[in-house]
Amino acid sequence: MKKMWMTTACLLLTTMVMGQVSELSPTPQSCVVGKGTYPKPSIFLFKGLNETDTVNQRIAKNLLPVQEKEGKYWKLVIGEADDRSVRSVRKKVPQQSEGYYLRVRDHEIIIAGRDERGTFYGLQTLKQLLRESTMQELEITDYPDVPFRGIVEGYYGKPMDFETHLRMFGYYGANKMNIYLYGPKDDPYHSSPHWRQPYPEKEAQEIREMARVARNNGLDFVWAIHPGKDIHWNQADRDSVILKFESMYQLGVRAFAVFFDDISGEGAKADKQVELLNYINEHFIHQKSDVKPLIMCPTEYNREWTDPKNQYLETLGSKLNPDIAIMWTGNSVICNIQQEDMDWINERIKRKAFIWWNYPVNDYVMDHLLLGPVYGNSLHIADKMSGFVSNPMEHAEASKVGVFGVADYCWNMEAYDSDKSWNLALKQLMPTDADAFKLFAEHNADPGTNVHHFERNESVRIKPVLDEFLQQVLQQTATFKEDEIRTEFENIVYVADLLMANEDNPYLAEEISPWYQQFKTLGEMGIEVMNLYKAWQEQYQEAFLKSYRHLRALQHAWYKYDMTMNQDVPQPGVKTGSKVLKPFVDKLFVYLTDEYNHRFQAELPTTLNYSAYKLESNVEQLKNLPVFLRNKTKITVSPLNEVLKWQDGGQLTLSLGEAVSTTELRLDLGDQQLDWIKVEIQQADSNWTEVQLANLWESVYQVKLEGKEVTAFRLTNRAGQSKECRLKTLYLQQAEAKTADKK
Ligand code: LOG
Repeated sequence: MKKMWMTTACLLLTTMVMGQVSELSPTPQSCVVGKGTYPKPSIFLFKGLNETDTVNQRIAKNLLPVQEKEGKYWKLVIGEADDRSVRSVRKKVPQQSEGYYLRVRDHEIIIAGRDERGTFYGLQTLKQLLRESTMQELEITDYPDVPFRGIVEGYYGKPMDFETHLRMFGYYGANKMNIYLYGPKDDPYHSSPHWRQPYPEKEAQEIREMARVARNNGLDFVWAIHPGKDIHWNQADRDSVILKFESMYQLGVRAFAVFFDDISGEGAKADKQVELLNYINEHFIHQKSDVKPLIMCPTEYNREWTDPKNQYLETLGSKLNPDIAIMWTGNSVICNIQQEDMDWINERIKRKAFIWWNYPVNDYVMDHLLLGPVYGNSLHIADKMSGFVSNPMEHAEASKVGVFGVADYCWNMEAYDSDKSWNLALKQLMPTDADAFKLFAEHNADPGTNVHHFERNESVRIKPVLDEFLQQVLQQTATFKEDEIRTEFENIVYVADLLMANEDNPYLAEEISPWYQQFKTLGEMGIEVMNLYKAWQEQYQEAFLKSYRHLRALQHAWYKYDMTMNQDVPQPGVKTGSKVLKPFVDKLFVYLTDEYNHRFQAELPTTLNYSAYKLESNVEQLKNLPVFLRNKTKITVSPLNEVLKWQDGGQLTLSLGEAVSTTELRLDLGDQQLDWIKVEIQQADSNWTEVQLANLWESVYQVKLEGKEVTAFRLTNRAGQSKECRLKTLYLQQAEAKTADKK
């Protein structure tokens, strides 16, 4: 109760007295603002710094030039709760670990941490206060709600590069996160094939430096291993894990994790995993006095994938040493987490779950950006979890939008305000064009249709207006708010130009500028579709045709961009506004053109979907997979990251929309024995014919098609039982378009 009163008081006073304190993030637990306001201090004399506390010393020294000078100066006193320097406020320091007390009075600032990290966080808060032009009298009593808060770099795709890691550690630490787990799926020394080998020299030195910089930013650098794809449950491989951990320890790593996600078969057995983990715990973790408790990610890491007959989680719960943390993504791979979800898992694993939140990761929808607010998780689950880490996008800089929200949420959950946090994140990322960036982020939040059925609100402000307008058009009643809609699209074009020219954040520009360009095209389409509507209303045929042609050209530009940019990823292309804006433009275009055709007996095409491919499947994990043309010749079904459960008789059918001359079908299900898959093709006569799969190497199979004109193919599981596999490759190779040889 007291905490709530204090927080409210802080908000009231801060909004009334001065704006800037309400911009502190993460939101402090308690902040009481006094009456005094002072010009920003220019000179600090600090005392009380423990000589061994070098990180905090360095930060304090860097805050402002420190000079000892006669006359009026600001005094900065910092220290840990038991230090003599801060004894006058000892009783005010919160008991919680990583907590701190910060007081600003006339020409005196005191920071007293419960521990070194508490002091570090006090300094981070002071840094934020010093961004303003004045100093306010205040008292902050602060501590985190969730013990471990941070990032798990656990996605498929390009791992962050070395410099990016160092830059991100600064950001995570400044937002009071305290843990970073290194586990990029595509680092071959983290997972198969090389998890047993030490890193090559260059990578090893980079990890050494990363661990050091992480530590200087208040982060536990956790190095994770992912051995489950090919581990043998014997002493040799137990030793392999320990030896690898030892080599990482030599590089300065002091925290470790073992990930068993996205594997099947032998490696997925709970009792074997437990045996290995308890062994490592006893023979490595506990042997070192300075190593943090072990963390593991289970194979059944979300409720949807639990199979009660395996008793997988129950085995972990009862047999895994209680000091080993168990990660958990929630009811499914990507979802929001509620109180009862936490109770469900905690009861089974007999400890507080360590949440691995798969947001804002986009490794399943690489053509989309996830820049919306962080929302949806219960605000009352802080005491039901041991940690909460966010899996980011491959775009580290753009992921800061989500990371900022996660840091705020984990620190002070009940006070978390997702919109407020989001606005602040955007403003900090692009200070000179914050409104422009906000408009862009508003329309780039949802992942689009995806295998995980994960959704985010998008275009929230304008959606009701668009819905209402479209309904009026379809019902042919009077329309309102056209101007508002037109203005929205005009703003998009304007903002896209600003964003493309903005120089605040070159890293951000490098990551996401293709989306700015596509956003501009979308804005132009929106303006033109409103012109189309106007011409239609005024029955002005010439103007209608003019707009129509322009729209066709813009649709083409959009398509071409989507087919040429960001291609080297599992879901290639560049999509923007795909939940609300693009469907609005498309629907209106199709409706008006149909009406026009009807009225004038014209035949203007309305086809929007340039892709004629249609995938159908009764296998849950397959039915929403994107299909696209790679390198202009490979009709490709996007690979799937996780283990694929393919039920007996389950089918996948891909129709091509027309007869296509093909040379081969390529299939890799990660299984060297593919006799359980039946492949059939359909040709112009529309009968299904079975074709033979031939093994090329390892798990790669091929059907030779030798120029056959194919209209569709389908794959069926005929094993007589459900199969677990991985969809690594599936494409149909088109015959190269023959160039006319005139010689
Ligand atoms: C993977 C992860 C991936 C994420 C989102 C976990 C524990 N593992 O489906 O590497 O980034 O989902 O696609 C996962 O989430 N598998």
